[in-house]
Formats: sequence, structure tokens, C-alpha cells
Amino acid sequence: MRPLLVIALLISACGNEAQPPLIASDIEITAPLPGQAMSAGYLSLTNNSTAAIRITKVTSPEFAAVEIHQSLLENGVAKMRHIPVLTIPAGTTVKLERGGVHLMLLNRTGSQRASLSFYDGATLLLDVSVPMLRADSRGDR
Ligand SMILES: [Cu+2]
Repeated sequence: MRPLLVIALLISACGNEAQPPLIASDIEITAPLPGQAMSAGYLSLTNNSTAAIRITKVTSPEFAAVEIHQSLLENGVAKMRHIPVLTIPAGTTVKLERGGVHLMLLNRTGSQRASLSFYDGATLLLDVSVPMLRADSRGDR
């Protein structure tokens, strides 16, 4: 498969340490609160490469859609804006967190785990899979 081949080439181009160019850590996927169709995703994305990494698409088999959002305050009202491209500068970590950039996962279709695939266009950058948090494990989403 072409995306896997691209990742293998990127890894080998980084030298013998074979560190993947993009790493996700501290991943937290909230379960939807009762009566709500949305989950939120929080995580850190680290770019170990020497070039910026663009994330233009995130997919999950457990959700109908995944969007990258930015929370902001407009005249004292909390709002969320869709971000078409999330850029991780070379050698840096970008945190997706409450009140900032986050993933919005829409219309869960099942499973107690959540898998996420990050893309730049058609190129698969990273696959992760984590258990979904219980809805009652925290007060907000
Ligand atoms: Cu959102």
C-alpha cells in the first residue's frame, strides 16, 4: 500500500535511529456524553523531522467524521472554528487541548476504542488507536 511505503521511506531517510517523523502522545478521546453525538480528542503531536508536517485530514472508523477545531472566545461567547490545515513545524510539538485546538469526533458508530488516521492530502502520516474514555470520567467533553 502506498501510504505505508511512504512512511517506511521517510523513516529510513531519518537515519539509523528510525524515529518516526510524526508521533502522537497523551492521547485522550472522550466518550460522548449521554444524548450528545460529539466526542473530543486531545493529544500532543511531535514532528521529529526537519520539515513542517501538514495535517489536512483525520479519519476514524468509529466516527462518521473527524474535524480539526480551534476554540475561541468571541465577545465573551465560546465558539469553535474549523481548521482546514494543522501545521506542525519541524522539531516541535503541538498540543491539542481543551480551550485550544482539538479534534471533534462526530456521530460515534460504536466500539470502546477509537482509531485515528492522520493524513496530508492522500498521504497517511500516522495511525493511532486508544481506548475511549468513559463519559462519566470527566465533567466536560
Ligand atoms: Cu470542536
